[in-house]
Amino acid sequence: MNKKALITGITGQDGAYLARFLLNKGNYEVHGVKRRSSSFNTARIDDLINDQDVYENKLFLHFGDMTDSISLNKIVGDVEPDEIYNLAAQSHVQVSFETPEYTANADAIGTLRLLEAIRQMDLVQKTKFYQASTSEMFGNAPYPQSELTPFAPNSPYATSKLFAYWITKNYRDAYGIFASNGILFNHESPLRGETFVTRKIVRGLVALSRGEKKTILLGNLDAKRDWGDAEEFVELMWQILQLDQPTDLVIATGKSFSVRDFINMVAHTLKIKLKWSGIGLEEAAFLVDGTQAIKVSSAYFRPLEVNHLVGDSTLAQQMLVWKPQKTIEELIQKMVDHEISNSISFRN
Ligand code: NAP
Ligand code: F7E
Repeated sequence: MNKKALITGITGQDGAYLARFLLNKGNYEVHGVKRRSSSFNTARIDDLINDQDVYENKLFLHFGDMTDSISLNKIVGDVEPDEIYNLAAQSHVQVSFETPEYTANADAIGTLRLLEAIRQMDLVQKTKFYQASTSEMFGNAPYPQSELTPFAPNSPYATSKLFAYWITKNYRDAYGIFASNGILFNHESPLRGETFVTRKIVRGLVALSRGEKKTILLGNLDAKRDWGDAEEFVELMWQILQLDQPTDLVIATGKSFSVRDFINMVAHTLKIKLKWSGIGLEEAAFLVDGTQAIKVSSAYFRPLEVNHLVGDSTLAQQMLVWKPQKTIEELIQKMVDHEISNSISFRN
């Protein structure tokens, strides 16, 4: 029997991988919410849209917005999905300091709107709900962070996502909706947005390796993150909804690296020699020919930083019978290979 999945955020990194994963399973009709934009915003799923066997056959797109209950109610009511994956969000932490109200509207209240749509459309017994929760909710809590670690959100993004986490749990407990939180630590890929630090570093260093003389401007090089593979993690989102009971699980690799480590690993992959000098705002890295590769810029520091995220995913590993697969070196190689074959020039 065919199942219907509704993905909000289908045009984003995770949405694009999840749509592919579900379509490849063969028994899913996939519906995605895309928002109106003045320019094309479907680049990550254009191959699916251009496939006549797929588009409007197994894959359907609906205009909607997380800030607009009318559109969400209509889509949920029309599709009557078996599973909703709520991946849509204003997902950039630094941007959330500049657009806090919008971030809360889309990320926090948007999640409430979707859960209410399930209730109002009488789908409480039918529709399972996955909420894209985040390690950012832990802020600077002691590490490694697990399901038992107290939350300490440090940005409007994290605070909004914490509301979404709790309202998901609340609708599960109050109304019996099969609603689960995947608390995912950072996960990256060639489809990562260009302004997130891993993709920015890969794009910048690949451009330098082909002779472009553009310095990469970065903020805090000491922040440490647990970087996993997006393609691997979206499969776990699906698995979370296939468990017997709804629950909340941390998904992470358990290994962390600093932004500076990540730069050095990408440089190593590209066989670029970097010479570091200075500290703090004066820290910089140069190529052997003297070109400045990295410059620290105060513009990329956040009003509050999350210093060290590294997850303990023991519970998920037991419940989902999973072990983290991709190493950071393999992830970097995949991102570098993609960037080399894609010759778009770098901008900060
Ligand atoms: P992403 O690449 O930034 O994608 C976000 C998606 O949400 C895009 O499709 C975007 O549409 C859509 N969107 C944004 N605002 C919207 C609105 N008001 N109405 C409808 N759609 C809207 O994010 P991602 O990396 O795939 O992450 C997926 C989800 O997981 C997000 O909720 C994120 O917060 C969360 N998360 C991510 C990570 C990570 O490391 N990637 C870790 C933990 C949790 P456009 O394409 O039109 O911009
Ligand atoms: O920053 C530092 C920055 O923006 C990582 C989102 O998917 O993962 C992501 O949030 C670190 C931070 O990711 C630059 O200060 C230095 O410490 O790549 P990022 P993030 O903030 O960890 C979580 C789990 C999510 O849920 C979010 O949706 O890198 N950093 N220099 C920089 N970061 C950026 N973006 N740009 C810089 O120039």
